[in-house]
Amino acid sequence: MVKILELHRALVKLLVVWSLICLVAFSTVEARVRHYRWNVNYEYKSPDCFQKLVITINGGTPGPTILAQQGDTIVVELKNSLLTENIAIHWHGIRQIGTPWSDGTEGVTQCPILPGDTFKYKFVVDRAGTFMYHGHYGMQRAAGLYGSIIVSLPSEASEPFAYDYDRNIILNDWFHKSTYEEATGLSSIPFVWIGEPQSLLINGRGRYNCSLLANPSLEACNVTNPECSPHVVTVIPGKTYRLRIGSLTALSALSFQIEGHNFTVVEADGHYVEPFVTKNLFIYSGETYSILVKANQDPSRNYWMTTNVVGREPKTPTGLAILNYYPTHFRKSPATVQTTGPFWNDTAPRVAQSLAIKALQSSIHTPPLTSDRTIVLLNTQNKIDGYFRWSLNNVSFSVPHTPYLIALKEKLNLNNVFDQKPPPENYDFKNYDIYSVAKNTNATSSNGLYRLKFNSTVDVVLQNANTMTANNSETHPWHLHGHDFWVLGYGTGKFDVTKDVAKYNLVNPIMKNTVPIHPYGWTALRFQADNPGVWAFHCHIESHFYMGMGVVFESGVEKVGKLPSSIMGCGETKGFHRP
Ligand SMILES: *[C@@H]1O[C@H](CO)[C@@H](O)[C@H](O)[C@H]1NC(C)=O
Ligand SMILES: *[C@@H]1O[C@H](CO)[C@@H](O)[C@H](O)[C@H]1NC(C)=O
Ligand SMILES: *[C@@H]1O[C@H](CO)[C@@H](O)[C@H](O)[C@H]1NC(C)=O
Ligand SMILES: *[C@@H]1O[C@H](CO)[C@@H](O)[C@H](O)[C@H]1NC(C)=O
Ligand SMILES: *[C@@H]1O[C@H](CO)[C@@H](O)[C@H](O)[C@H]1NC(C)=O
Ligand SMILES: *[C@@H]1O[C@H](CO)[C@@H](O)[C@H](O)[C@H]1NC(C)=O
Ligand SMILES: *[C@@H]1O[C@H](CO)[C@@H](O)[C@H](O)[C@H]1NC(C)=O
Ligand SMILES: *[C@@H]1O[C@H](CO)[C@@H](O)[C@H](O)[C@H]1NC(C)=O
Ligand SMILES: [Cu+2]
Repeated sequence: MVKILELHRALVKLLVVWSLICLVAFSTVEARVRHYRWNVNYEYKSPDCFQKLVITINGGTPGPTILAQQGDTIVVELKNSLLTENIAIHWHGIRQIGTPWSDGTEGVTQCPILPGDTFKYKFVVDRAGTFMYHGHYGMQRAAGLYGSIIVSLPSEASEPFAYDYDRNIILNDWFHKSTYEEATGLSSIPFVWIGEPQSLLINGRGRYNCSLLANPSLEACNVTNPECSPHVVTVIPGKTYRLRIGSLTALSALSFQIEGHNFTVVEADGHYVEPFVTKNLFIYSGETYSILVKANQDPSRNYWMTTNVVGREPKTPTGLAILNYYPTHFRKSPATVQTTGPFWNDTAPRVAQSLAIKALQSSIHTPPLTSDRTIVLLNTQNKIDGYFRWSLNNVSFSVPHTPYLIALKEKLNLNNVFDQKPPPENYDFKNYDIYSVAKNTNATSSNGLYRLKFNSTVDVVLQNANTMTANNSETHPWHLHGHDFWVLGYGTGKFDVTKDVAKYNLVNPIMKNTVPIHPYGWTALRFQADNPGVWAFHCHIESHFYMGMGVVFESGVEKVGKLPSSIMGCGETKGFHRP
């Protein structure tokens, strides 16, 4: 009997060892191809109990989560079933090394996907981390076209922190008016602003108070609709949860907190953070974070997870989800009052959090110590022909009809495609008063781009200023396509070329793809222009980009491989036939 048991144990050991060998062998050899078929449609949905038309992927908003492992190839076959609208989808945080045509930025890297067409996006997820995807045509992101991309480490690697379970949470703000109404208002004289969002969504669920409608009986708004029941994260007491949190708000900067629980920030935009404990996380549109939460509170009750607007005077109720302690009464709303973050107009803790985010000691990629070129971008609100616009150094961006990538790579007649004069790299720094509305003179419109020497090191200093409203400066989250950048510093007031450059963090700066500039502040970043292609760099606020808050960088376009003909078909590319 004893012998049989021993034999059995030996066999089990052998099996375990064998399966480990198999796991390592197969996981290191095989990078998988993950195939997705998506159908994009308009449907009536009630994400915050108020029914409206939203853009869905395979019937849902947010769309399906892409789950992959580092090194995998993602293939998304996307059918545009919108009857009267083009589409493009951007894979936010994926650098698209070798596949710049799959970046999904309409007007920059591809022609839009026409109604009825099926388009194939194919790219490699070369780095583990928390990423997102979203529409990059018109304002489709704000209409519901978005979702998560979670890339895990190769099987033989392990994270530099421990947790038991992984959950993802995507935050958004939600407007009852359509994106068409918003866009039309933004480009009208007089300017019409849709106002603050009606609700905040956590994983596509929010709650609007239907009684606030002028005539509730005429609207489809029902607070008992299961589509708008709050998102629930169920936790087992004692376990540690990695919450991957992303924000794709159209407008709002957010604070996120979990009642009664502090948490540890460990990842930002796919890079490890030197861990720090906090009770609230500020998150700007386009950013992702991982936080570790230990389910170590009284398990006989549930807790609110909340998100609230910061940086603009909030007119939107706090967004709610439930942290549900297993096996407490499932989905039961906590009886407690929902807590929110610091005052909306208290900028100091937001700047403090930005400064606290440093690269994890054991995974620092140090930046080059000097740069080859510095581009300073003054962010202002201005008018052009009486229309409100956002501009950089007095120039407001407009998306060209023919995508730059195709025009430059295929050497089309560039004069017909975009302004050949590059936008300014600086502004009248010394004399410009960032606090004075009077300085916001008329701007000009351009779709010129910056051409960067391949593999050069580029610094960008984003300088914030006054809007056209007195004593008002907004937060702008800037997102770079195709690269991660080092965040060298943040400051308040006017950037000082000598003093502030000397204070740059070249020791342990975090790498990110999205970074805020705080009101009346500046942010400095550095990147290596080592990814051949044409890449947008823009404010991630949907309306701001629409109103010109962006620039475009080209580098090494001659090194880009053969472009797929599927990205062509618009503007100057129409008559183009590959030799
Ligand atoms: C909803 O709005 C109505 C009308 O203003 C108000 O009386 C009610 O208290 C609100 N309900 C909630 C849950 O906030
Ligand atoms: C609201 O939705 C619930 C559940 O779906 C349903 O039972 C109820 O009849 C609806 N109320 C109205 C006014 O439509
Ligand atoms: C969270 O941290 C604060 C300090 O910022 C501390 O006062 C509080 O007790 C902590 N809460 C828990 C549940 O650990
Ligand atoms: C912040 O806003 C509140 C009103 O929401 C106001 O009472 C307070 O004075 C403001 N604080 C600062 C520092 O401007
Ligand atoms: C700004 O543009 C408006 C409308 O086009 C025009 O009336 C005004 O003179 C311009 N102001 C300056 C300072 O050029
Ligand atoms: C913007 O352009 C106007 C003239 O069009 C000029 O007066 C102003 O100084 C410029 N502002 C900056 C910051 O360059
Ligand atoms: C870019 O330059 C760095 C040195 O600054 C070098 O290590 C790297 O190999 C270069 N990359 C490419 C793609 O040329
Ligand atoms: C703007 O702030 C300045 C100084 O803080 C103050 O003198 C001025 O009255 C404010 N203007 C408005 C329109 O609030
Ligand atoms: Cu902005």
